[in-house]
Amino acid sequence: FAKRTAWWREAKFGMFIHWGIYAVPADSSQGAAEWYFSNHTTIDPATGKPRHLQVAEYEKFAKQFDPVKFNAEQWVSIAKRAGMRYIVITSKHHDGFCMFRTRLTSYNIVDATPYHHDPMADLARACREQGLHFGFYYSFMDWHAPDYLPRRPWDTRPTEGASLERYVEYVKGQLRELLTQYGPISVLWFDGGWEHTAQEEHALEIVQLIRSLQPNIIINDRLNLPEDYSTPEQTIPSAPLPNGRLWETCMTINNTWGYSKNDTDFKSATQLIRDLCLIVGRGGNFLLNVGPTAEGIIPQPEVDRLLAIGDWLRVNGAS
Ligand code: FUL
Repeated sequence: FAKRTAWWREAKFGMFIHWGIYAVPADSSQGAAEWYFSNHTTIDPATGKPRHLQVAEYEKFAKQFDPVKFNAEQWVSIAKRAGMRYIVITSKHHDGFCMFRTRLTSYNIVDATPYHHDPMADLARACREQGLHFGFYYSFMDWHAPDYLPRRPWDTRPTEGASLERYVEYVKGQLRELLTQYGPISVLWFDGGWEHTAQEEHALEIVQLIRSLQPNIIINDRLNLPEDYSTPEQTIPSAPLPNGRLWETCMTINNTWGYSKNDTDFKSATQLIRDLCLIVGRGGNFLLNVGPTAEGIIPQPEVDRLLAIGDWLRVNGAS
């Protein structure tokens, strides 16, 4: 364990990237931008009542997602200049849209968008070339996959025939793709496990599969199993965790993870540097998020802050 996690404990500072088709509406007025599919309602003129977006309506954003300005080398070099030593990116968020090449659904960036290209391959390569570790965020909860259960209360698709067992096979198949298509993967950052329990066999089986494919990988605690480290969100523990338990605070730069046109409430570089110092002083890691646009750009106010942190680290001899 000590050997496998050495680079991560040493790294301290990483870039979290929430990137998906929610960057098309880019709207956090009704909740986090990456939760748009689940949060967004309009008033139905016929009934005067709130009406939920349905799967087929949300799917349309894929056709508008065309990140022609995406440049993996640039993203990685921004992280590097910020003093970050690893990157964790959303391969699939709760909306179920796959940001990687997968044979298991056509609901993915290669097949369902005009971009027709797998950005994960570019990022994995750019990280390797620039000496950063690369990892995937993967949401177990899935509001789109027909077999995922429980369904959202607002989803009007019939549930007959849906099978969580089959969904688990889908997840395993996708993890197999993620862990064999891109070379060494350093981190698996699960999310959205809270609708299921650790007693369910699938969690253990999934972790075993991951470790068989990438023996040195580091796995977080959000598949309901403790695994390698804890993930306080938007908070900083007041002291080191007991028994040397590893932890990583993940945090937004503004108030939302996915890109939002209407959230310009950015933390100051000073605030972020202070947070980084607190976290590192208490033995944790800091995974600071950026939310790139549907064109593939990391918003300039976010870049500015990252570069200011990097400058501070350099001036203080910490990178
Ligand atoms: C949460 C998710 O629901 C948010 O959308 C975000 O991904 C955050 C890091 O984890 O549980």
